[in-house]
Amino acid sequence: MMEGCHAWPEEWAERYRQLGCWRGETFGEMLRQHAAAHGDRVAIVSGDRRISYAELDASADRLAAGFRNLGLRPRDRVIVQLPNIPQFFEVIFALFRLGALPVFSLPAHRKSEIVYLCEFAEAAAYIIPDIDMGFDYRELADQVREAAPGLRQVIVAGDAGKYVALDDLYAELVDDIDGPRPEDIAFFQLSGGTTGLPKLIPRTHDDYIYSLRMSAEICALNEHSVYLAVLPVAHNYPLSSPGTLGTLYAGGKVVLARGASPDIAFPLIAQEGVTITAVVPPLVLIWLDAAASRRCDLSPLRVLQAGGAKLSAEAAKRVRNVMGCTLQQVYGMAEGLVNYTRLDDPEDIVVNTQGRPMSPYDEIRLVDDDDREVEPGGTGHLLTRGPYTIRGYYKAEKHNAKAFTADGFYRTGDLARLTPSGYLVIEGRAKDQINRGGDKVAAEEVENHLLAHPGVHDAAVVAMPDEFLGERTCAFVIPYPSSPLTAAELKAFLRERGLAAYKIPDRVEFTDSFPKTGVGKVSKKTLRELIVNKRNELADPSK
Ligand code: J2J
Repeated sequence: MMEGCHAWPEEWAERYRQLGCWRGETFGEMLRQHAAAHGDRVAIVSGDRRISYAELDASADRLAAGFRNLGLRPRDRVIVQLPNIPQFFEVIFALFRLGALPVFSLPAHRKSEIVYLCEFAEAAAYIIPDIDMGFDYRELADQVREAAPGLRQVIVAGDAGKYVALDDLYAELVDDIDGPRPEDIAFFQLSGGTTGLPKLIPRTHDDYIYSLRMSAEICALNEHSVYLAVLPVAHNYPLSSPGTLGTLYAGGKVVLARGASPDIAFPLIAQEGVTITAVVPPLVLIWLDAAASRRCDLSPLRVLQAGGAKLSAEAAKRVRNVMGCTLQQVYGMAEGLVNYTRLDDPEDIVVNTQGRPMSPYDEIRLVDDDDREVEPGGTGHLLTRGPYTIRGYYKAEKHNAKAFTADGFYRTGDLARLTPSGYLVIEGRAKDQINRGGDKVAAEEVENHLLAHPGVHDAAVVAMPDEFLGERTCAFVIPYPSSPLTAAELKAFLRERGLAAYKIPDRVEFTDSFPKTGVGKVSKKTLRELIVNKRNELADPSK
């Protein structure tokens, strides 16, 4: 196993193989087999482009050769920050073939996140689009290179300027590449994060492909399935639950959308015959409103998945009537465990639960603060272990000691209860994270950036309830007495530091002290109550 990664203990690895979870497949082989079996079928649709399995397979080979010519080697880490374009798939399958390791970054990430990833992962290359959604990623690359001189290559899909053009890399594959083994790390996902710095999640070919197979089975995917990717494809949910890779695993067709608005997504559903798509709860609300108020043909759609954050039962109840399809709740995490409501589950389960584990070998424990099992039906900290849940973050020994139990259970940080029929209901969260409509914000990361401002004495970031996003972020800030600070100034400061926009606090509250807990820690619970009360008072017209 690669240095800094935690393999499953050998007896567990052996067990997962014997149980038939890990079948010794790799991503490179998976694509090769589809290309051989039905090469002319469409794998990816993007605008006017339709790419067959055979074409995708050939592109991956040629790009793998090009990457190798450029000096990329097996196990080299490569930051991939690409939007929903076909090159994303050509790039990752090429890297899979070579055994180089994509580090999946999100399009919203900026200098702060990318520089950290480059340094922490000791990245050899950084792959970006030229301009996307009005943002010039080449300018970001300029800043990144200045701050992270170890980065050897910047590769650009599109107009490369002074960098390497992805288009120029497609080369002739002269000899076979010795690909990775199934038990090798295939790539790194990013954790939603609870600490000052994001954690890297190493996933193996074996474990991830197992999660694709289970996902595809539960979502009843086959070669006729058409998956619409509206969320950023690098995220674990649209990548694997069953997502784009699960769809390719099943031999179906992936349609790439360049945005998630009904104006973009609904016509694609009709034109391409989309059967399944995945959204986050705020998008469910937008789609429900749009579908109810205009006439659009959504008839091909069988399944609308909602996940990444908790969907309200009120919204869940409306999906079947308004959208004319089955709702599937998905509760998952990039670290592994994914839960689904099943397509034939009764309405009550689909509306009121976040599903049940996808594998019979997923182990779930619900415990109290002292790691003791809670009473049946009680709410507790959710711990999990299984054939596709990691045993440790990459190079994070100190954090791993807290995030995993001695016997290998991952502490999800979520509070859940189990229904008598074995479905999970997410009741809250113990981790210091804000879930902003599916975008995860680690409080400590934002607090550290705030503390870097010379006028800030102390900072505490908490969630405040929001009707649309579920939660937004509120930063409580104690300024130095002598420094007149404004919220706008602080937000601009964070933006200048290169923090992704979704992490910039929605609201800043100045105060001269923080409420404390019994043991003298900042009481985030009290801060959350404070902001709720303050907003209720402001909204109350009698005051
Ligand atoms: C409540 N909270 C949820 C849900 C995730 C599939 C689906 C989602 C993710 C994902 C994923 C939730 N209700 N339905 O990787 O493969 C919160 C929990 C969880 C955290 C994980 C997948 N679905 N969550 O969202 O790594 O707090 O993965 O621990 O981004 O999102 O976040 P992430």
